[in-house]
Amino acid sequence: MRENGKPAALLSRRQILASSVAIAGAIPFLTKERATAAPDPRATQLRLTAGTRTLDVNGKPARVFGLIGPNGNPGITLSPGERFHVDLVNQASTSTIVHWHGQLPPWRQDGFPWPQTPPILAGGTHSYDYAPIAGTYWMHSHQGMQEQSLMTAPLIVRSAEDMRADRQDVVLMLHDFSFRTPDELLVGLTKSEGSASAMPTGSMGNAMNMASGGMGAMNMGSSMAMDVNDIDYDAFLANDRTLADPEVIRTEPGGRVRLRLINGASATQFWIDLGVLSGTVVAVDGHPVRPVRVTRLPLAIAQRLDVLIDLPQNNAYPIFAQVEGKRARTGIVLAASGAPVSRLDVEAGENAAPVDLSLEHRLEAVSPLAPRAPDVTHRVILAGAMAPYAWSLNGEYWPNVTPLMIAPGQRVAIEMMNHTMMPHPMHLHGHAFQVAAINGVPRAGAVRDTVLVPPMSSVTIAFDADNPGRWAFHCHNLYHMMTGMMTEVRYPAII
Ligand SMILES: [Cu+2]
Repeated sequence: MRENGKPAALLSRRQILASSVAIAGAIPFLTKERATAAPDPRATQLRLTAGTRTLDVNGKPARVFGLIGPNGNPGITLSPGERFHVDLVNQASTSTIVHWHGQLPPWRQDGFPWPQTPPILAGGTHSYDYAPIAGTYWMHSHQGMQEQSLMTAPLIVRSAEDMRADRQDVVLMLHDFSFRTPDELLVGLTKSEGSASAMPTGSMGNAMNMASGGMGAMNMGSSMAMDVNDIDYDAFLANDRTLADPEVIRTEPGGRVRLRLINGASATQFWIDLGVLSGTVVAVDGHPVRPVRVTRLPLAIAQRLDVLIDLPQNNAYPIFAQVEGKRARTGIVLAASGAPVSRLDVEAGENAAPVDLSLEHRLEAVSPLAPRAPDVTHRVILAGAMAPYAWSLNGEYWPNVTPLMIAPGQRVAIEMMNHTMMPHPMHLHGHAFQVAAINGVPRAGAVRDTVLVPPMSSVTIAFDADNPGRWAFHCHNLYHMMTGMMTEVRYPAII
């Protein structure tokens, strides 16, 4: 089991200082952190390189993409007040475009391949410069299926409050991994229409009774089964490592951690299991929520959770992420200096339930929208099936869609009704929305950028139309999006 073998971007300044292990890559990171005492608004442009790298997965080499930041480590961490002033250099030998998931830049900097903002050609560079919002974010390619090949990385924007709290920052980013190419995985889903082999892996064996799903379904009999896990993956990664060889993060004396969880998987949802620890959720998708105490919490595709954890003793504590509907899990270990770390079972004792809205129901935004009736309400039907494998919004398949029109200054509501047996993690670009109703019951829930709409359920989101442009609105299951489950939220007079 390697320790501190992880790039320094995933370590805090204090971890590096506390570590007796010399990490060459940590030096520039340390310098940058020291500069945060007096943020320089003229800070130089950061360099982010889209390229390729080789991971070790289950003892076999895996060639994947990567987004490597200025210090040679995945992603970018910004200090309070620092602008997102980035040169994205494409060394991936193919076109790419990178989306800053959850951030609210002007639409031309959103990293979506609109005709007006085409992908960056191989060898090219594109510059970005906007004021970021603080919190736990991430970045991923929005070109083809590069996201499945790990063209993904953390994007952490620290707040002044984070710095004052002086907690050890620990990032835990999750992925699903296959040795097959994304194209092969997609063909495997779409080729055998109507045959049993088009069913999701585990769909039959892991069929979930709706009654065990937690969330109330709409007039559903308990005999109906829902589907989870379209794809049979070879591994699940936490910070690019499997649970057989997990990252061990040495905690500082006092053991006060801010765990930043990011589900960067393409088609997998997880239950985060803090084991013997308990924690306090303080933010979702980067946005503060009123504190909620937790030990086990659902994390839908593309969502993030910030959890404060105080380690009770100077021991080693695994943080697990178990795949919904399966025993498979991944994770990391938080370990006090000198605490022995034992080998972990790579599978949990039993299959996890489907990820649900049990946590969502408990969330309240610290900064909710001002109370106001919607000026416009769009209703969106989520439809589709495993066989033939195709997914739609209001019966339309991307790119042949009718934009949902909104106008500056409007309070907008989008009511999503899921008419399928799959859960759909729905993501809106360019806006933070508030969860305004679940199954028709109004609520003032979390402000966030991605919300799960469980099978045969409805979720309504509300937001203020304050960022004119063209914005993608889609299911963040990559294979649902690729087979049509995406539309556009559009302001008038955008050219
Ligand atoms: Cu979906």
